[in-house]
Amino acid sequence: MIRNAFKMKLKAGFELEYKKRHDEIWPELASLLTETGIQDYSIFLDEETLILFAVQKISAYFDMDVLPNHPIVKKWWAYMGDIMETNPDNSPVAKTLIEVFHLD
Ligand code: RM4
Repeated sequence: MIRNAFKMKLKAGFELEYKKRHDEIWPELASLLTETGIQDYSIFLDEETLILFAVQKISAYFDMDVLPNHPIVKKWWAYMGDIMETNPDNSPVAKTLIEVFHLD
């Protein structure tokens, strides 16, 4: 397992909506994430900056190309695109973060 962290950005005024949509995450999306090797996935919101901090464990066999090309993920990104900063293909603007400390 590899720890992976990245940040995304929420649009102002959508804090509750973002939480609600994830409370009601599509079961098929949750299953897909698990099946492709993502575990222990959390997203935290910094209310001051609207930065979304995501941290997850990914399997050593995780294939980075599967999720962005999967129809369920593309549909989710299109659904989420109105409340997040996105790229032209609807994917959230995501920046990888560097781990500088870890304690098990
Ligand atoms: C986020 C964003 C991420 C996705 C999670 C489940 O809002 O769309 O890409 O992994 O939802």
